[in-house]
Amino acid sequence: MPQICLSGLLPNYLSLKSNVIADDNECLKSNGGCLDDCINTAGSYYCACLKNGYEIARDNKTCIDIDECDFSKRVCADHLICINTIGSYTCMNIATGMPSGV
Ligand SMILES: [Ca+2]
Repeated sequence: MPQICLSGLLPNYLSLKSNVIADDNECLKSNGGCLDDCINTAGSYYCACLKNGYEIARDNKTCIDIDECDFSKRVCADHLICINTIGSYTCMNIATGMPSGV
């Protein structure tokens, strides 16, 4: 009887004696190497960040602060300056020097 397995996913599956392929939950082993959340998927896994204001780093394991003040994001109105903070950001009114709404 042939094994039931999706092509390309075999390396991350465990073969059982019954010829049924079972998913290997990588998150059960050292949290998959993730420093925050580990999401198991069929044949693979990925790391995620639970806290708002954080995103996964290039190493796909670590959570880093999102730079909301990156020019491409434009989270503050044009007349406000954006100040990036760890886990958040602030929009500052230039004229008053006070934090302002987004
Ligand atoms: Ca931030």
